[in-house]
Amino acid sequence: MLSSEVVKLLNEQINKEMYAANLYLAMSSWCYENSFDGAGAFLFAHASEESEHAKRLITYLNETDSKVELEAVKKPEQNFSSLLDVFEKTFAHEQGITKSINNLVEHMLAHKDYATFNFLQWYVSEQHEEEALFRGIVDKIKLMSDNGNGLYLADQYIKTLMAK
Ligand code: OFO
Repeated sequence: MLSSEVVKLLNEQINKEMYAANLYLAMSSWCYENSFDGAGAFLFAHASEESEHAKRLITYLNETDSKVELEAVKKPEQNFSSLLDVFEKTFAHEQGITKSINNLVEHMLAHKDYATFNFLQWYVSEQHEEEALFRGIVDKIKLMSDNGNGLYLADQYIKTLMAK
């Protein structure tokens, strides 16, 4: 049985994952509006991954007979200044999520909740991958933006990352 503190912390993480899903949907729409269809498709697909991250937590709470308490999700930012701005913000967001996951892991260890500690290892690996993914996109946009067709090429490149 999970402690009430762990249930509260995991519910808070669900809210963060749902916020990430909405943020990436908002970013996807901004990309489509600004003719970055590759990035739009990539972020639209990535929003679904974030929903899956939330569902995985919900399933864990259900499996442990714990209360799932869904809260209102705060409104995501909708306006961005450039494709680079979008992806710098995705990267910063993922860094924040990594901190949040690390805090959860530390809590589980400190309180000897080894089952939840083990469950969270999937998120530790996922955050490692996601930070690398978004950092790579930021780097590519910066690299490609230096020539006239660069943003178009960057958009096409981002689309190729969808299956990863
Ligand atoms: Fe992007 O990993 Fe969940 O939040």
